[in-house]
Amino acid sequence: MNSNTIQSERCVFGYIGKPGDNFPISNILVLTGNTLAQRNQYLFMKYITLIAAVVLVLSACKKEDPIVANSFSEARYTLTISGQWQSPDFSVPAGAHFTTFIGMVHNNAATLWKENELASPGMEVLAETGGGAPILAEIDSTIRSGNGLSLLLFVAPPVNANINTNFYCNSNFSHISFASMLGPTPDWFTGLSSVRLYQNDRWIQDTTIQLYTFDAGTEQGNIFGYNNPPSAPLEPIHLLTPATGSVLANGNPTLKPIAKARFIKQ
Ligand SMILES: [Ca+2]
Repeated sequence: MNSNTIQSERCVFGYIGKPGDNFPISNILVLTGNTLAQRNQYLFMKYITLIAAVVLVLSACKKEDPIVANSFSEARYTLTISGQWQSPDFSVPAGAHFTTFIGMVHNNAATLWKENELASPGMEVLAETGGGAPILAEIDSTIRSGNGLSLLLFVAPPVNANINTNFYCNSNFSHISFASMLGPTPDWFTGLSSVRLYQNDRWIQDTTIQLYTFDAGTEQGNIFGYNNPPSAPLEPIHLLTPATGSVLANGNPTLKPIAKARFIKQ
């Protein structure tokens, strides 16, 4: 058999052992005697030919496997944010609210915010006032650099209710980050940092992630209010604790998740 045929053709049985190929079956076909030795030789050669044919078929099939690997795919998700800012888990001041959720769909080279790292100028403004202009510019820059796919921007839920939104992502951009300030507080916010929805060549179908309260490390204070002195020097973003956020903890020994995010693939 022509070896080039094996490498390039599909797994077609008709090509295996076809008369005229350089294959032992052509030798079998010239056996015309009827002695026992000739019959045994004929059966032996037939058996060897069959084994060789099966090996060649399996070898030819195996060469096609890499064609279907590592394919690009897209996904649409419904995201439900559920506010859990309610008594007795938390103190709830007058005017308590989450600010507009701002974030992006991005790849593993981009970061919106990250625990134990300093807040960007845009994250500082968002965490202290809820203002979005600087962080929107940062997200725009990330998208233009090729590390972001799209902006995520959605209305916040009430402090103890839900909102739904939808977004698209793909296997090259499957990381989700967003943030929302807790108002009125110094620089406390909640959100997600680089949650990956595409892992091991598969999309996550349904997952719920608890959202904790973070201190952006840019402003001092343990009050429900906006006018606080800046942190000097700036601190890395860190989890708020019942000690550093006692006005929010309502006497509880731990700070529970103040919201949760559920992603469902459509
Ligand atoms: Ca702070």
